[in-house]
Amino acid sequence: MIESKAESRATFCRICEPLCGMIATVEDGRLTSLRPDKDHPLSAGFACQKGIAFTEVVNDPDRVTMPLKRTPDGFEPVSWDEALDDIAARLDAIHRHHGSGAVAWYMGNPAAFSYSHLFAAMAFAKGIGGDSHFFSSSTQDTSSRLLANQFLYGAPFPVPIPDLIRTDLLVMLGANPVVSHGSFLTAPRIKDRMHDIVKRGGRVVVVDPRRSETAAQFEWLGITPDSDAYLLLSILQVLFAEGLVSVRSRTQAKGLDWLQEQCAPFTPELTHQHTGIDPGTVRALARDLAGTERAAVYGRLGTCVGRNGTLTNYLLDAVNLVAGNLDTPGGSVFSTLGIPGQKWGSMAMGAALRRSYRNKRTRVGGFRAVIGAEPAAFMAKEITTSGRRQVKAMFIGAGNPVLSVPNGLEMEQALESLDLSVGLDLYVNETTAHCDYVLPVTTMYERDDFAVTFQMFQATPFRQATDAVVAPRGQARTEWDIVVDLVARMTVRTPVFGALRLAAKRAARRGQRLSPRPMIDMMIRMADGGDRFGLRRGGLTFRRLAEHHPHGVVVAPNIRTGVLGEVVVYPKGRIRLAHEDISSEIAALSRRARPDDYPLRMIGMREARSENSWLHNSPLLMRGTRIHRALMHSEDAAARQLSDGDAVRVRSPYGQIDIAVSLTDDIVRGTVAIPHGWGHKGSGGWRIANQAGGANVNQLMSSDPSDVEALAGMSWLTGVPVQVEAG
Ligand SMILES: Nc1nc2c(c(=O)[nH]1)N[C@H]1C(S)=C(S)[C@@H](COP(=O)(O)OP(=O)(O)OC[C@H]3O[C@@H](n4cnc5c(=O)[nH]c(N)nc54)[C@H](O)[C@@H]3O)O[C@H]1N2
Ligand SMILES: Nc1nc2c(c(=O)[nH]1)N[C@H]1C(S)=C(S)[C@@H](COP(=O)(O)OP(=O)(O)OC[C@H]3O[C@@H](n4cnc5c(=O)[nH]c(N)nc54)[C@H](O)[C@@H]3O)O[C@H]1N2
Ligand code: SF4
Ligand SMILES: [Mo]
Repeated sequence: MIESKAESRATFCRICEPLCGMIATVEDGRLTSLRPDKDHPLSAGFACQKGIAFTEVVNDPDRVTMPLKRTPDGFEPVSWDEALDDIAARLDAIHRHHGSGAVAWYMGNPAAFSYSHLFAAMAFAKGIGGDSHFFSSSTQDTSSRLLANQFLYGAPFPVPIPDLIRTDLLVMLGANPVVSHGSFLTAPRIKDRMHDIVKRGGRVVVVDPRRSETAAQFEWLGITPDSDAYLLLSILQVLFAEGLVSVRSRTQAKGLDWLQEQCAPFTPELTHQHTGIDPGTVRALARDLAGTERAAVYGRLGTCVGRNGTLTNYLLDAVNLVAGNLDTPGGSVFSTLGIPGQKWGSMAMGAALRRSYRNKRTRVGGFRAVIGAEPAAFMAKEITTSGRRQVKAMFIGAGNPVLSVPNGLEMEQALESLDLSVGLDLYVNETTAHCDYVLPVTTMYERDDFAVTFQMFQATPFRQATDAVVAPRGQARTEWDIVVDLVARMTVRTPVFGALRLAAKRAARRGQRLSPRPMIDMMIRMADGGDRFGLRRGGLTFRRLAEHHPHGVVVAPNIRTGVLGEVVVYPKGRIRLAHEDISSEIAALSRRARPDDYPLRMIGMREARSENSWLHNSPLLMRGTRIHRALMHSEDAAARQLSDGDAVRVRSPYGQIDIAVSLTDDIVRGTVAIPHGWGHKGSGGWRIANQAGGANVNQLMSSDPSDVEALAGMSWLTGVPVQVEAG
């Protein structure tokens, strides 16, 4: 008998943004366990339940490990050659008849955690031709934040983040890092870092309609859903009216007088009716923000997905600026990579994106595209609305839009009308179940990686790279390899596809596969800590990181400040405050109507043992009784004669769901909180998830262009009017 040998390998988790260090145990080439890495300089022995349970995803019997083709009798395994030949031939035909405008790619959230997946999606979407459609989960998540940057700083990146390690007052709106582990803020052990603020005599204030898990550990300030813009306008009004405008802000920005005029009407007394926050509290908060040397306001998902997400994000930064807290230690700061010439890259990108934002309009709704992505809320309508650029072929990589975008039912039906649909996923989920093909992809432990997306969101500048820990299961391949092989079989001729084919052939002649790794290696080498191609001896490269620094390297103790001149691409590095789009959104605030029949406001709620829609097939994470439920204030329930556990019907003007209700007093009255990502029915796919029950909360959301956030095309996912009745 051959004795099995267990080996430990240091790597990192890529489910959510802290990227915690992990030790993988591999036996006979199989991943057998994951445990937190004690030697990781930042996560230092912490990993959450999801990260540890991921062994079950890698080895899941329900995982797709062969290419699947949909037949009238369900999915059947086929060879890679058969799948890719057929997809390539059908794509070529669609392209020939309708042009590139008939082809779309939707890139879901996990793609952001794989550099090769990102390169694959970009290469395909750009390569197929300029008329093609590109959608991503960004319009359910980040686009409003990025567009606010584009207005203020001239480019979508970098994103300002709170200087968590040095701040003494952190005001957090619409974020719940105790459960989410932080977002647009890569900080392992974020809960400990927030407690550190309190330990050094500082404060953490959490502005949230629900006394969230984070609010419960710090100071909670309850707010009416989707009213943060009013609160922030009032904070600004107080700062201006009380002469608390920082001297520094006058040199940092242009247009302060314009801003002062815009917020002048919004006194705390006026906005109280919208926010429910006492005027005295608003004044005290404004004075504390101006009077504390190291203070930062930070917003996340809750401030991104309301009806004025771009305006809200703009105002967050405006408060930081006016109070003197932008680009200073302990304030709201910009993490840069330290790559020489980064500003020129930002300038070029900023100019191109500003141009495309001005000039390009979506076919449905006439919206402007942010970071090149169209509103995912319109995906179904782009498939069903006839005319030039109607979508006929759709690729879905690492996404589950049937559960994640407004009006899932509409999406589900639209998918059935496509000429070609291809899912790249670990599972047959609610969306890929409707695809002609589901192609098996690698999990994070079956590929090399460097978390390129999150480098500039790190509270402590840090680098880590990993090689694959185990070989892909079954016939799984990376998204990059799939795209390269597909393009090689297609006849569509474009410059990008031509270059890709040529490079793939050259690599093959050397007995290698084409890899995007040299591009990431170049970035690591040019950035802070990098070897600058030999100029800095012993500096970092991809290989040196993966081989000599398996637990990662802290490249600086803190984020560099005083960098506005590097990150703002407008002349003289000065922030630009005056924008007609912003004043028109402020004006639109007062025109908001409240539908009479829907007196309650719905918000989202993330759960510690879920990741959007996709960890509900892990026995470890689903243990015990996990019931999808709506959380409601006990007085709102009493007024409707509802008791804890009752089955209810939740109705919005756009749809309805049936769900159980849980009662609490830890929520602002009039608010109902419901997690997303439930209501599984991926037939032929994840069996445990399918049995979990629950409802698709996005049936309550609207995909109508008039309900989508006007500037960034964000899906409206918070503060949606609802009514709750006995079911
Ligand atoms: N366990 C777990 N972790 C996750 C995820 C997951 O599904 N599960 N998802 C990951 C993803 S994709 C993301 S983008 C991040 C998100 O990370 P976060 O933004 O930190 O997470 P959320 O839990 O969505 O927090 C939003 C908070 O905003 C509040 N809120 C809702 N509406 C409003 C409002 O109008 N105003 C204010 N002030 N607050 C409001 C909600 O009550 C909630 O507490 O989490 C990531 N991490
Ligand atoms: N009502 C409401 N809706 C929301 C939100 C909310 O708070 N409320 N949050 C929104 C947010 S922030 C986000 S980010 C979106 C997420 O929306 P999506 O990205 O559309 O959906 P996910 O549920 O994250 O599904 C991810 C899919 O990727 C697969 N997957 C995992 N790893 C890989 C991989 O390495 N490669 C490939 N190819 N596939 C992989 C999983 O099996 C799963 O099927 O949902 C949004 N929708
Ligand atoms: S917090 Fe996120 S990155 Fe860390 S172990 Fe959990 S899922 Fe993985
Ligand atoms: Mo997200």
